[in-house]
Amino acid sequence: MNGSAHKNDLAAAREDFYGRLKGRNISALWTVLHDLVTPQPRPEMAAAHWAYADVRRYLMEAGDLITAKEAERRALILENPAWPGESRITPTLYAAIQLVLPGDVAPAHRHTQSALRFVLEGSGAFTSVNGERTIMERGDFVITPSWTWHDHGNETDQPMIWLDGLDIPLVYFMNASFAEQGTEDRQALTKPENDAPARFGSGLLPVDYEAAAFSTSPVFNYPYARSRLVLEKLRAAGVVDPCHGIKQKYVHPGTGDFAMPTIATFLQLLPSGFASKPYRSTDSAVFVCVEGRGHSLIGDQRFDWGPNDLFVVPTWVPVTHHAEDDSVLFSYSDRGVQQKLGLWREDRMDEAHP
Ligand code: GTQ
Repeated sequence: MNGSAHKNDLAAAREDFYGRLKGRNISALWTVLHDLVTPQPRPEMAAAHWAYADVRRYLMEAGDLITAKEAERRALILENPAWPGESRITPTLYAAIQLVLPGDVAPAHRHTQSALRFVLEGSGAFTSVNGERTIMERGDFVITPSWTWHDHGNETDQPMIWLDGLDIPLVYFMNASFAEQGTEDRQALTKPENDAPARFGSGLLPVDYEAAAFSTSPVFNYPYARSRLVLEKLRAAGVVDPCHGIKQKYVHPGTGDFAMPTIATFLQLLPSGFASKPYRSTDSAVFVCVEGRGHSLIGDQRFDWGPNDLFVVPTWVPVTHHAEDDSVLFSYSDRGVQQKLGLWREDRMDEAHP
């Protein structure tokens, strides 16, 4: 038998072997190994950008088409272009823009997915969580912990629009979703308005308070006015990180960990004229411009942004940010999850590599 006949026999024997494995729920590792264990992250997701004016136009149209009560939540989902119909903006996280019109009642429900709200527009609408209402202003970061009753309403005369960030894809992946409808549209209020930010979010904690590991921050609402002031103070101190500008993370005051167990949240100031050094990390992140104007280079794509525009940065793709005016970006990612699992990596690309 010559060599090539032998090779053909072997190839045919292998194909036959793979065919017999199929249907027995068995497969050969060597046929898939290098797609499973890649030398670097191989992001399937795309970088993408949403202009607020565009999203807002569709959202207001949704306001004419469906009530908050009928929709349960009147929100438009921002989908990663690589995964149409999957309600994912990153592998693990979800993003949507929610509209709460004057008089709306988004009825009480609860689910195991955790949610963040980041307010884009409006002033004075509310969300209630665990028997407490918080009145929201633009730029406020508000948390709905896993399995807590929540309903939203708006007793002002202006629409309120916010970014919803949820861990829906992560919970879906783990098949750990539970949800319940409330018996009343509005839950009973058992605490004074804005009790939690005072009780937990002012550098003082109840004397016997002990936070459970991996718990969600009890602060409930991290008001923008306070966070913005912090960034301004830090700018005056003059320390600007070459990759991040002035970037702070929102934390749980009882643990020092991220404010939410599954979603890490950040606020950063990019001073006017600042151009960041290239940076990449394993946590793909959703960004929203709160103030200012500029652009980000994500891989070989350029995305210009202004107030309330959103963009998403994929895993391990180099990004730089360029601020034309003093700019503030809010962002969220699954960094906290990856860090706990020992998976998180970052690469400050301009610094010397060993
Ligand atoms: O406001 O409770 O965008 O349950 C998706 C699911 C918002 C909410 C979303 C939800 C909510």
